[in-house]
Amino acid sequence: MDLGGVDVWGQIALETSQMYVSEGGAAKSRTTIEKLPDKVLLNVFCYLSHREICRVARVCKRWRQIAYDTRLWKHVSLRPEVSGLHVSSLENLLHLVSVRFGPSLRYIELPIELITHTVLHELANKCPNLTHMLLDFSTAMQLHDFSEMQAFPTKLKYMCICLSEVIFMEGFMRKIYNFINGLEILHLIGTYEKVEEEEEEIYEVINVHKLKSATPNLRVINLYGINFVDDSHIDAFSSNCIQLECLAVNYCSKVTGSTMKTLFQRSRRLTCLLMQGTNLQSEYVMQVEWEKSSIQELDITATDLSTECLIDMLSRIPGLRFLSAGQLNNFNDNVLKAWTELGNTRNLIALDLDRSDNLSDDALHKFLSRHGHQLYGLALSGMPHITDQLWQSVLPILTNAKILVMGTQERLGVNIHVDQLMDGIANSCPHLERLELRWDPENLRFSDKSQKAIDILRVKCIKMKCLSLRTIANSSCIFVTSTSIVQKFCNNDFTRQYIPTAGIDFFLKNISIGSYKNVNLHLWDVGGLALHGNMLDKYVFGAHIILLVYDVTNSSSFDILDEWLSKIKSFIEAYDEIPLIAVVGNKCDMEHQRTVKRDRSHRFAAENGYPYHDMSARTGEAVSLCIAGLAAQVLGVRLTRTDQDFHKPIIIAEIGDTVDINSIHKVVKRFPTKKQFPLAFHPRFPASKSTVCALQ
Ligand SMILES: Nc1nc2c(ncn2[C@@H]2O[C@H](COP(=O)(O)OP(=O)(O)OP(=O)(O)O)[C@@H](O)[C@H]2O)c(=O)[nH]1
Ligand SMILES: [Mg+2]
Repeated sequence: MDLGGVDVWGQIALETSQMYVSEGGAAKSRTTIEKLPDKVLLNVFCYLSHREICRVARVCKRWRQIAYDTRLWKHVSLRPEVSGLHVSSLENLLHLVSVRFGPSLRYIELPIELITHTVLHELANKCPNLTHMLLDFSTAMQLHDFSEMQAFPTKLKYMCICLSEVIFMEGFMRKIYNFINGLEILHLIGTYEKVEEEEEEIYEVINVHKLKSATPNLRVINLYGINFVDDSHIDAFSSNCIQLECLAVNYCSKVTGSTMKTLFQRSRRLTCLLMQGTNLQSEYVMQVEWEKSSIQELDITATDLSTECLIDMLSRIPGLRFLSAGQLNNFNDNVLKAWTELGNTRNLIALDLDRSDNLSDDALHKFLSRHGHQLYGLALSGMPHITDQLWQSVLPILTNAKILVMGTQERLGVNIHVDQLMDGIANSCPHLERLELRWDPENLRFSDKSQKAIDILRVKCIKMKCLSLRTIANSSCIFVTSTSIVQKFCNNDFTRQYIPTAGIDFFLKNISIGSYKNVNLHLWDVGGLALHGNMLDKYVFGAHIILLVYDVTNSSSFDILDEWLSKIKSFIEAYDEIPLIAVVGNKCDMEHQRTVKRDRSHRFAAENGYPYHDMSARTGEAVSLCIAGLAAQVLGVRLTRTDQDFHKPIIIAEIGDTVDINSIHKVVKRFPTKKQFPLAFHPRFPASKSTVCALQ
């Protein structure tokens, strides 16, 4: 892969060195990329990622020298799975810190294996200007020993800690409390998305109360997706924290809002409150003295607030500027009307109502006729009844719009006339910077003049930076190397019989992911024999997702993954769209016979920058949730909580396995209700021969 990069750059150098420019018949002068001054090359390199910079460093000595200029190494991510650099050993990192990063370094991201006391000492000593740091413990199996840690960067203003669900942080935190009292911005990231690994037991892996006492100057607190964070933590953060301006607790499902009243009484400077996906209770929200608050930004998406509460709150907030109120069943016409009549909507500049589809187009039209001119951002996506008609009628009012998001993935009975819409946008919104159309491609109608419509948009909206025609086909192709997993996912079937797959088998499964109600997943079950056949490239072609499955009880199945991967990589390198690859350890029901150690497989996945999942085709553990999660990632959406519940397995154990009656209740409780799901999607209880029992 690396060599490929060098080839391209080498070629550019070669081509440019052979280029001659002639000026009015005068002597030909030779212009080569070599002749560019160092300063210019440095500026060019600024636009490259560190991975690319490392590649171009191999082109020639001079490029290497420029690539290693410390000015290019101010912001460094060492997390390969989020497109950062992979550092193979601690020694290499220590060398990098002292030689390349030095005083230039402002921001660093460290993955668990690189968070050691020696690295932190080195950063403290060699990088005096380090003000921003991210420590990723999310994949931790165990922590390094920090008992000898004496130094830690002292100038940190920003710290982000990605928590693991099972690693207790207190030993480490106790060592750093004295160094972090200058922190102004704190992000604690939980494991919300990793629900497939969710334990019934919730551990309080970090002591939020102590952390709060150590950081008195926080302005921004973001607690994201942390399963143990509750109202008492919000209370703790708000006490003696007069600087607090922004509090985000998105996806902290234990938060009910019971301490919100005190929060607002204490934190008069609070301007931004983000509570998406929490368990907010209307009664608590209504107790807040909203009229005295300085709140400007509010996110209450995907909460269960009542209509009464929404009216009460919106009519009392004096200066709301940004409102994100998506997926709210109770956000209806009455709320919009009351807000306009009783509240202050004069300051509103951005409104996101994605999937709040109990609003009628009539009410929206009235609201926008009144306030459309003041809006910089408007998202009315995920509402099947809001079509180009409403947009056409309000576009002439949206004269200040910079961001517009429209359309839904649901197949509509009517068609959307894209050309006219583009025309309307081009003529009405000269300041537009981002336009997103999310309609299903089947519903989009283009005329012969569609090319012209795009041109008009380009000419009239000269500030446009992003045009997203998210015409994602509602289907994904998944390449899987295990029949049992495919059978389990598609037919909820498992057999102990082993029949090797000759070549490839095809399966189809229709699932629902968030607002995508009919996602067709095409699963290609590729047999192990294909690895040495000459058809593999044909099988890989077109896959959106590749699951590389090995057997946790069989080391040779793991050892051969390298070979799978290098072949697959050699094919996909040339693709425009690189598939999402995940490493899967199957047969995790046979933990007692595991021969491939967890840290080995996790390291393999991390080094290649791929996610890792343990699964069991026999019990169904993580099968459905993992595949649905990857499909959601491809579609660029999140699995909703209902989706996650739906994909959690009901694990079937044959008679003879231990049955825990409490676990049965837990599983039954987790069942999606009929209201949430149409009957067709309802998972059936297993046949009477088996017993339902939660083995997870
Ligand atoms: N206990 C247990 N056995 C499993 C599991 N998954 C598969 N097996 C068994 O392992 C054997 C092989 O399973 P397959 O899924 O057919 O293997 P495969 O990877 O498709 O094999 P090829 O088609 O040759 O590539 C069968 O006997 C299955 O019953 C699992 O999760 N747990
Ligand atoms: Mg097979």
